[in-house]
Amino acid sequence: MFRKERFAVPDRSLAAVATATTGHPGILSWVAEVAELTAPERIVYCDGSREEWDRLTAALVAKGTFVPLPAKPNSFWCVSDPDDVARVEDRTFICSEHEGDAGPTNNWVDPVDMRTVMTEHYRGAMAGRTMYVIAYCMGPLEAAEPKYGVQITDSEYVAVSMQIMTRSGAQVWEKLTGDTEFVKCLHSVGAPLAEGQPDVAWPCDKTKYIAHFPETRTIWSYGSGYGGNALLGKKCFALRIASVLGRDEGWLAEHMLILKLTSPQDKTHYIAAAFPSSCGKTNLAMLEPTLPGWKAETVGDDIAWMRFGADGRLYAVNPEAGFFGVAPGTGTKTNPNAIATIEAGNSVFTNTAFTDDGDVWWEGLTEQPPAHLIDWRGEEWTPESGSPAAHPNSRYCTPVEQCPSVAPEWNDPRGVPISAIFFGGRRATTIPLIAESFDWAHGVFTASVLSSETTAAAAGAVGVVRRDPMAMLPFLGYHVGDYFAHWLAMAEREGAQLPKIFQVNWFRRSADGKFLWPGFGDNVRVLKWALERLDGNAEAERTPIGFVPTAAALDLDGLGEGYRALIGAALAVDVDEWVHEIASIDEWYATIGGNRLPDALRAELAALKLRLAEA
Ligand code: GTP
Ligand code: SPV
Ligand code: MN
Repeated sequence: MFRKERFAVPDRSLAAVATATTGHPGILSWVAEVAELTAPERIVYCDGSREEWDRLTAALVAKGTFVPLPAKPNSFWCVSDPDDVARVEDRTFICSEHEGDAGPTNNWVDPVDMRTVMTEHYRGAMAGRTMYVIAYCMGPLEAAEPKYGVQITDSEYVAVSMQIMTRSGAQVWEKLTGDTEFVKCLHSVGAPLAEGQPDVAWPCDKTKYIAHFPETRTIWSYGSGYGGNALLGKKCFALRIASVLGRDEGWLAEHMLILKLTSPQDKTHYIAAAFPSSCGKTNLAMLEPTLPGWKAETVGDDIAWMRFGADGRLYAVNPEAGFFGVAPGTGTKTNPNAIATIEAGNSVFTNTAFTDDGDVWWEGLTEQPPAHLIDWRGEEWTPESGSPAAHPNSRYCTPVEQCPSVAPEWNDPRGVPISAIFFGGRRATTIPLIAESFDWAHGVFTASVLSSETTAAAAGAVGVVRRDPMAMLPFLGYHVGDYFAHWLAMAEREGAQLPKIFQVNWFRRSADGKFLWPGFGDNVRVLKWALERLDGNAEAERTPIGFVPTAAALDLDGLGEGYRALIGAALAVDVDEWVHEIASIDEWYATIGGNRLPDALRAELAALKLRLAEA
């Protein structure tokens, strides 16, 4: 039974402190072990209460990490260390026992070696700090098989953010009894404080490790306080570790939004869509359809866990409870639902700009920038400054429940049945606005060669085309070839009623660099065609890469003349571009390694080459 017992002194009987809070022997011994190693000043078991939120946010304000936003209720502005602004893929490791199981797309280090190295980093790392123990559940607490995590962290920022992003606190402690399994998530910002040493607003270390141990369902994160590096329920657990759980247990953990669409005829479909980081998931999840009579409701914006239901359909659950959304580009025109969600308050804004009247601002929030701001580096900014006021990966962190478009069933433990899956990326050329796959294996093939220009969501170069299979490249917990085999195997399940697979591209451009498609709310036009295809009610042209709508088959009523004129270019399947694409796909497949790339996908590639040659 959970008891409110906090701020215990650690150096006297750590185990006893833990006993006061949870009876789970695995948690007790692990907390004691970590406290022994990291030497925090005190241990706090988080209860997830409003009182705790107030205490933590007040502490963050007192030490200068948070600035309260008078313009929004219970909301805070925060800037990170300028070197801690995004996921660090080159410091992210899958430490499976065998190197081959991590595969060619992951950094691998032997788990024993990684533990040895990181243990030395963790030694004394929490000195002068509070160690928070956060129990959380990914997905509805009433799920048939709830998946729990416990995160230990020395960051108040992380503790506050986890309260928004997950179902956590007393309700979870109550369920974590006896021998309940949980994923061990250890996090330290790696900035111990000597006696009397003042803290900085954003503690972190230059050295960073984001390490995953798939066999022991353990995550060790060190040195970063930001986003997916530090909020371990998100990418680390819900994708990297969960993809391994899904492989072993016969389900899928995917980097997908979940959207409910209702037509003017009152027909409802749920769809899922995988786009790489900063390529439009949150925006599509909250879309405001521009077609009259269509209704879109949000189930999830980033991660979908999909399991077979008794009827053979895939049912998707959003494991999260908050949105950690890209701020730039989010405005009342592009995403009014996100704006309304954050206006309701209870939100944290990181690396946006700060206005003179105590609000946040970022590029795209308003057409005209304010005359004066404090930028994400904490410096004076004017429109003449010549640099973005908000970091391109600045984020809002806000509760799902505040979203006006949230679907009533978003918290349904059974999940929602998926009718169609969309894979998309940010491609200036080649990939048409939409194409429907011929069948499941062909759809898995198109997803396996999904590509996108890199974005600011990860540290490193921006705008470079890379293969990002299923939008999971940075989030796979095991070998990519085995992952493809797992996807293909979904079709072998008895009675499987699998969704149709489509590929989409909202980001194709004209020769002069302009988008060929308006995107955002107008994307419903593309989704409408796809849903009509499910019932066989829409015209399509069979191309070498799949079924593409004829221009007449897309509902363009009310679309501006400018974009109407571009629709042919947006839908085009250009054989020359595809020949170029094939060369890059060949290179990608060559990196996977012959014995683990499923034959079915090799056959799909050969068939595509043949179709292109005949086109
Ligand atoms: P992560 O949260 O990093 O996984 O990103 P995401 O996939 O949720 O992307 P998000 O919806 O936040 O969009 C990223 C950027 O793309 C934002 O600046 C959006 O304004 C922009 N964007 C989203 N949808 C569209 C679209 O349909 N067309 C265009 N042109 N831009 C879009
Ligand atoms: C992404 O990069 O896909 C994100 C942000 O959603 S983070 O939580 O940092 O992974
Ligand atoms: Mn997002």
